[in-house]
Amino acid sequence: MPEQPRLVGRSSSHFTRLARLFAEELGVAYAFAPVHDLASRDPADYAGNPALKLPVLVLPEGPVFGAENICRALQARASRPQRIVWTEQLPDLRARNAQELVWLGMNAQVQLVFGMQVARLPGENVYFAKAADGFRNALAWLDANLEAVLHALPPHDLSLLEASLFCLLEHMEFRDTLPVAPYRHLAAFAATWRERPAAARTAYAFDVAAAD
Ligand SMILES: N[C@@H](CCC(=O)N[C@@H](CS)C(=O)NCC(=O)O)C(=O)O
Repeated sequence: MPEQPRLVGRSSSHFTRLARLFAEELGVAYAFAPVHDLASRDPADYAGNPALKLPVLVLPEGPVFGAENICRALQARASRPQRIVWTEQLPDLRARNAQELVWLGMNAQVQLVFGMQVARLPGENVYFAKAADGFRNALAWLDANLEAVLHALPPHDLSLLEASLFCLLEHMEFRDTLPVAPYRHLAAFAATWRERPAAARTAYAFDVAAAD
């Protein structure tokens, strides 16, 4: 029996959720190891990731850093193979721009949540104000272009673009940063995606440290 992969991350993290969604969709069993202290500056707390970032997937052959890398490693271990659209299979510039803006939004979430909610820095600082402006503009662009982007995707069971967008939209509500409702197409997309069993099994939550 091969050793189960260990996913080091947080149940409240959107990058971690992307990896968990792929594991669920692909039928890959894994053990989950929560990182409790996001302020830790010890790489050992991030399964050896020198950048002090999560998630990390620990495989017998070594650690895999970063959500997209992990999703690809999970595909190689799939017990339920799926037709996946990766970035290089996106059909046109509009779709590739959409993926770029989703990554930007996910990183903006980290900046806003870590900076304002964890580090308690003032939200009116231009560092956060500009990030929030760019984030809103990106969401408006995604809202206006989503239908065309989805329509042009090749036949698939799962796409990195849709999965990452879903993780982003639900995280905005979970961490109460920006509202999703004003972006009607994005909100409708999230409502549809929420129906997937893999989405229900990976709902955001705060990990609770064991008492002992
Ligand atoms: N490019 C990385 C980004 C990972 C990331 O930013 N993770 C957040 C948690 S959602 C994190 O580690 N935050 C802690 C920090 O920024 O110090 C990936 O794809 O996984």
